[in-house]
Amino acid sequence: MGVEKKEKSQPKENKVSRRGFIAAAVAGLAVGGAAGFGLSRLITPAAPPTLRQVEDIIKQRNLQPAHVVSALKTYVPGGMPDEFLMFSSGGHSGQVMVIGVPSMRIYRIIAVFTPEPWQGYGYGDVKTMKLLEKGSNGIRFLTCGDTHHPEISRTNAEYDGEWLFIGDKLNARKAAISLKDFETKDIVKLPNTQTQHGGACATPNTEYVACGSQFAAPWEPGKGYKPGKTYVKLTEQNFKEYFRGTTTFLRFDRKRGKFDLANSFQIELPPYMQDLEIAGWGPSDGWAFLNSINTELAIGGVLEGRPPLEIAASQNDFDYLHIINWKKAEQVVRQGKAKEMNGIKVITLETAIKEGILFFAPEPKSPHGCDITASGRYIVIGGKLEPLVTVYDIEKIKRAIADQRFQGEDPYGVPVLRFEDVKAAQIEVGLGPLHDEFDDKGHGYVSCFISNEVVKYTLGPPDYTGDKPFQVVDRIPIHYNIGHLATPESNSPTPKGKYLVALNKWSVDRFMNVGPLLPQNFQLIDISGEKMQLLYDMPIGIGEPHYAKMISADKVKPISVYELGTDPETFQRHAKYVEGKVGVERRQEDGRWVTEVWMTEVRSTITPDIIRCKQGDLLRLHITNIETTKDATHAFAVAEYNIMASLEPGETATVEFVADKPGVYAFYCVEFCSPLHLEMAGWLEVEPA
Ligand code: K7E
Ligand code: CUA
Repeated sequence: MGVEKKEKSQPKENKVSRRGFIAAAVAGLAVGGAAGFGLSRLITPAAPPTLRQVEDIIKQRNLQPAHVVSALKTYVPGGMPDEFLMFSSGGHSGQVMVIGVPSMRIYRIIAVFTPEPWQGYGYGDVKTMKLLEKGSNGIRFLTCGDTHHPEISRTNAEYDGEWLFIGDKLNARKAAISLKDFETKDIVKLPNTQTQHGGACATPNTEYVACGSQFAAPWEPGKGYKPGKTYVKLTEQNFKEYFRGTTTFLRFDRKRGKFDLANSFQIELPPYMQDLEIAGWGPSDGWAFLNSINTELAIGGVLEGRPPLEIAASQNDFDYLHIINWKKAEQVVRQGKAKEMNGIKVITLETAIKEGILFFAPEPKSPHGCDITASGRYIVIGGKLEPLVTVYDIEKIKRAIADQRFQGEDPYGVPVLRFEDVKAAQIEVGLGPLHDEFDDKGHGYVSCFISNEVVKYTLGPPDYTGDKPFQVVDRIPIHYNIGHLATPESNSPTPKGKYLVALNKWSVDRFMNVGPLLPQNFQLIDISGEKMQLLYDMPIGIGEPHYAKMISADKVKPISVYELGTDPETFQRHAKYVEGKVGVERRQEDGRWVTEVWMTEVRSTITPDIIRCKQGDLLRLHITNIETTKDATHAFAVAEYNIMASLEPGETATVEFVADKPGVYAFYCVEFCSPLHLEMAGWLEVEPA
């Protein structure tokens, strides 16, 4: 009675609005966030701050005028877009990061080679499990990778914002990520290759994504390398004779979003350590370039009386820039002169030499980085152990090849061009030059790992037409140990300039101490003026980035909701989606019991909310998020079973696992999606066998 009385005394409107609120919540809050934005507009904004107040804040916070300028140049208010998107490798996190520039905010971490629960990647969602399985090496299920070099798909050599590619150095794998929904669509293991570093570099119309190996793999002549099978005793002699590097030209099928091994090819290379690779455009169209180290062919062996690799591999004054005529290689494959090895057509080293596909040019000394200027004319190599940037001219290279002007051959018979014949310039920059990026005014920027700086220099014509070509014009210290750097749309015909991000390995004293494992440091630098100007330090606490590609944000056009019942792998209707279908079916399939369930998720119900099966059943759940509202993601997780899926609005996913343990287990939606999110749950009953 007392309760009733109390309720009666409550103000009427309150009761009504409370009931209305729950009704709206149960109905699924169809307008979602929009209602919230409406409410916030009703609140009167505070009076704009006066200049005096701004000055007070500067004083109170101990800031310098330069800090305020940096803040003004980088601050991007909520609701406003960044100018550029940067796709950064996540290093041995195995993932890719998406970062806005100039705000330096992380927008996404894309799951690629490593299971990632928030995206439901590798925790029971069949399409992601299959992807990781397919991308494994056939001897074990790989769940880690080492991403180094992202690449964006190209049309006429320009980044088109449709696809992102990234390589796994550790296991020689390549992944394709759709920029329509920022999800990984394919992973392949490169045949005959154990590790890769050459990056992903797309040919001008993304006919191929090319990538060179890193450490040579044991190789059976005529049969190649097979993980877990090929064994050659590691001796210096055997290394020379029976180890090989590769470069792979992976055909990419844009329509299907898949790599196509049957129409790809590979070129066998000497067992040098092949490093970064890039394919040219304009005057260098049809050519790819790959640098190398360890032309000494050292294998290390400190306990066997040989010098360590570090020393033995740094003896020669010159290593070899690999110059590859990939258009010719394509023809040679078409003429049937390639040999099938482990599922790919391989142009043997012998054939590559005979057909004029592979040439070398000397490059000083244990180089790093391989980049092409906007004109497509200059190939720029970082000296690493020499304080030099070496610039090659493709016109000179083509002429020397046409004239057959060689200084000789390497021990494998590859013709070696004369350095003086192909060099355009050498620029003394700083210590430990690694990678180069370019702006829209004909400048190059090189990262100097040892002297901790970015050094800016002029290129030659047609990239730079001023009167002082190939000269250092500015330098800026970075903090600390810079690897790659990134400028918008560098390594394409139209770099955009404006910003440069230094991808630094060490942060030391730049951030709060969060333990001995410190974040990496991305430093945003303004390159719009004559002098470079440091704007911002951004800690990266999820992995060790190597390269990043930055493009104009408006080139990327992702969708916001899937059409109802979409399978994101194909963007087509999911094979098991049936409109309106919910229910449980139990039957035998090839002698085993399968409990197949059609489920829906919508704020705030999972249907069905009780699933009963028997111990040992294969559970196959087809879950559809039937929301049509942007951002209304639901997730699905089963307690004690290590199952986690993410369902974006409109998506259908199949989740599979064996109900091997009896009991009653809660499942629920893991995204806090609505006021009744906690009620968005159910039970899985596994009856003991
Ligand atoms: Cu210099 Cu893998 Cu491009 Cu690291 S690499 S830094
Ligand atoms: Cu759906 Cu929480």
